[in-house]
Amino acid sequence: MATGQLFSRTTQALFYNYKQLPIQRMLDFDFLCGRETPSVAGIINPGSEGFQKLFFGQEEIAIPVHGSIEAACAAHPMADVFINFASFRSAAASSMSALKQPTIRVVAIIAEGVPESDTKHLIAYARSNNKVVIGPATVGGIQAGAFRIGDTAGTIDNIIACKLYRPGSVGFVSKSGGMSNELYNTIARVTDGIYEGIAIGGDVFPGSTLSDHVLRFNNIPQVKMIVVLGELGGRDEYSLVEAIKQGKVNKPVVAWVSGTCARLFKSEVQFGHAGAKSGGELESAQAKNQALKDAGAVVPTSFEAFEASIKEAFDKLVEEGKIESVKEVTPPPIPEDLNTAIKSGKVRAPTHIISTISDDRGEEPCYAGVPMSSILEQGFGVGDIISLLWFKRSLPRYCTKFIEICIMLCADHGPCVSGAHNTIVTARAGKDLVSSLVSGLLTIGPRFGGAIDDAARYFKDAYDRGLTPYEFVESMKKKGIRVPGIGHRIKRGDNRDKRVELLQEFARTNFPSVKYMEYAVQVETYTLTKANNLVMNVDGAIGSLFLDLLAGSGMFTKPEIDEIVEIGYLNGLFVLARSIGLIGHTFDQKRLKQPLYRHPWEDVLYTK
Ligand code: Q5B
Repeated sequence: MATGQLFSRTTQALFYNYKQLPIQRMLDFDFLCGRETPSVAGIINPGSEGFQKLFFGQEEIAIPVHGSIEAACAAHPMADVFINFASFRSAAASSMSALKQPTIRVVAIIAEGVPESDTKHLIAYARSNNKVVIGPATVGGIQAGAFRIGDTAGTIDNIIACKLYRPGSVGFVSKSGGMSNELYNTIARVTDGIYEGIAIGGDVFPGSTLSDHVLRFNNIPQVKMIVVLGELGGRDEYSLVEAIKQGKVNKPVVAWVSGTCARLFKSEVQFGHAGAKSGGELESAQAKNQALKDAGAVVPTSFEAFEASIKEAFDKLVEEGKIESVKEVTPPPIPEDLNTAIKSGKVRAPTHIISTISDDRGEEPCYAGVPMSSILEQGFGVGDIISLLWFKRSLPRYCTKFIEICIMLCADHGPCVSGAHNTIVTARAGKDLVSSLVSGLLTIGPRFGGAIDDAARYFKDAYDRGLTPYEFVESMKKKGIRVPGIGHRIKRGDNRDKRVELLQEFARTNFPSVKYMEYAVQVETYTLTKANNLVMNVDGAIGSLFLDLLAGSGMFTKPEIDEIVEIGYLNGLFVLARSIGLIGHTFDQKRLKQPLYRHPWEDVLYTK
């Protein structure tokens, strides 16, 4: 393993797999330490490229995202640390790819459960190429005031409490990431703090060992003493024992091997880490603690006494004048995320959207406050759903049935009407479903299907003002306005629109009152005296009957009725219904493999 420093205040990493939180935590740490450049140079998200927005202090920055390790390394040749957040399934392959990149020097593998044989290959490759692997099964490591791997040291509050935003004099290495948090705290209480802390991970074969890091710390002038937290299982601690014995470590080492309680169990016990199991006597915490003590490390009598031993070793160094007092700095406050601040009730923020018809935040989505399960239990149909989402109330069954009849009767009217024609032409031009549908829908307007609202407006106004049909039609004529809901290209007085008859029949049987419809019928009677094509059309029938529904159901106040008519809800019925047919026409053309449509020249009058 390389000697000395792994990281500095300018170290940059490539982060494998987009994990927003740990990346943001690294950047927050950078800001806390007063780093000038973010420690994450790029993100590798296999198969996708672009940028990810994250915060560097209060400023939003865009971090490049690369689709491959090779592309990321080529784009960021100065980034020499590879932080691998891949799953245990792909961690080994991606780590090996990273190790093979000439620019990468350190690889940290976070995943637990990486196959041991794969890890052994990684270790062999890293050692023969003078590279460093931290992990697998690790939280990573931290160089105080300089560089943090992922989630190491936990929350920003903990990092501040442990003064990890500025360097101290203690090099610390442990197997456990969780326990390293504990020790960062302990060390901050009784010394001038951490210089660097590494969690090597709890696997049987760690990429780098306790002694690798101790020897490295020994070569870093700023590290004045070394704290080691080992654990039962494995023989890693013995290579440290040998190194101390051989005089390769000349800085004070305070060590504790946890797991002394294993002897209380009658049989072999597997603790949390894969490597932490009580094997033979040599692998016991007691034997390893004794060996470390015999070699010259300071070993307390228990974990509880660890803190006092660390303090004693540190105080001795101070007394000997080997430690200069650390210059204390006040870290800048990290701006809190808006969501966190809102959750904690510290701030309030105005919303950008107001919505009253549906809510998908709870256990199940609700339409106008009615949960999905209740909608199914009550046997609601499309009419009920429209009444909830458009009118925000449950209308009586005859009303929702009427809505459903409107939808059914207007679903299609053959291929020759404006909407279907457009859809067919669009589908034959090779366009997709949505384009074909929308091109048909765009024809819905005052002449085609979109006259329902105007029919309702004019019939209501004329009826409410007490105009006779004659006065109404003639006043419209004077204004040059065609009566909406009257007239059809095909239908005639002697070839009535069956849909109109069916709607009227239903309403006469089920509605408490059909006064608006009867008024529209009288208007039609008058217009038919003018021309045989001036029949009531489906728009006129729906417009007038919906006025009766609104006024007669007792479910709407007068201002609500005025608002519905004013806003214009009713064309929505035609839009919704005809979408069914237009979608059908799209499928039909595609199924029939119809070629590009070209209108015949013979059907065009070319004139000057
Ligand atoms: N005249 C529908 O016109 C159409 C008059 C009128 C007074 C009127 C026309 C109209 C109002 C809008 C309306 C919905 C454009 C129709 C629908 C869905 C559909 C479609 C489908 C489906 C037809 C001849 C003479 C002229 C005009 C006069 C015409 N309408 N006078 N009030 N309403 N209606 N739209 O046949 O003296 O000769 O100059 O605008 O309700 O879209 O199946 O196709 O389900 O898909 O082209 O049913 O009525 O008649 O323009 O040649 O007029 O009658 O002023 O008089 P036409 P034009 P004059 S339902």
